[in-house]
Amino acid sequence: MKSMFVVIEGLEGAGKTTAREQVKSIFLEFGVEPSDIKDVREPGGTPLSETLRNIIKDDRDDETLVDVSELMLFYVARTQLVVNVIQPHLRAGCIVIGDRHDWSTIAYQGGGRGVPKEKISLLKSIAIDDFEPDLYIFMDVDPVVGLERARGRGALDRIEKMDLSFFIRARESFLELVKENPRKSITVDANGSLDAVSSELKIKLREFLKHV
Ligand code: T5A
Repeated sequence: MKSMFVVIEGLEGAGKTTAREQVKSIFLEFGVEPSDIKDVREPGGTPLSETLRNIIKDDRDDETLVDVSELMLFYVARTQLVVNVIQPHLRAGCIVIGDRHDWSTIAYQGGGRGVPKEKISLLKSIAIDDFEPDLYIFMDVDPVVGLERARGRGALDRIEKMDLSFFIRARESFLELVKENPRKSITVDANGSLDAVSSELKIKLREFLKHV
């Protein structure tokens, strides 16, 4: 199988981290060696990007993080990850599995915060040109269900503390992206039990990979 960059997207508590193991298991089924699979997460995945992750998530009370600054921080972290980790692994023939990528920016900073799409596109082209994943797996969870799961996991970070309407707008943006990219995306109903979600994901991913 040729190298691929597969990204798992969705709201908090959608089960992206959990889905990653299922995605991996399907690639193994298709004959990919475990050593040829690379996991990454965003923001993060390089020493510098992990430092930026802490800045982004930190709910500090001495200064507000301006929306456009937040957007740029995500893109600095992403550029470091793409150029220093993702692209070299793709060139080496690996399957790269990402926990979030550019759809999160369009959904959260665009849909959620209201930063115009044109600004996001401009920044993306400056940062990583036309680099894009080969497949997006959208784990579609009701924001109320997802936030409840995230709360159950522990203290909420700066973004997780946003109100429900923020996540409703972010979900709408994700759904628009799915509509605009039918050939490059799979949507999984992430509201059900872990078993139900995992089985739908596996069926849909197998089907996609059969035609790659
Ligand atoms: N962000 C990120 C932006 O605003 N713009 C961007 O460009 C990018 C890249 C990242 C934050 O940054 C924002 C989005 C985020 O707010 P993060 O900690 O990486 O922060 O946040 P998440 O990726 O959302 O991590 P979560 O852990 O909240 O979500 P997951 O990975 O989707 O959920 P997961 O798998 O850890 O599951 C959460 C809990 O729910 C349970 C799990 O066991 C776990 O306890 N669960 C289920 N329980 C019942 N049934 C199911 N089907 C379940 N699925 C999971």
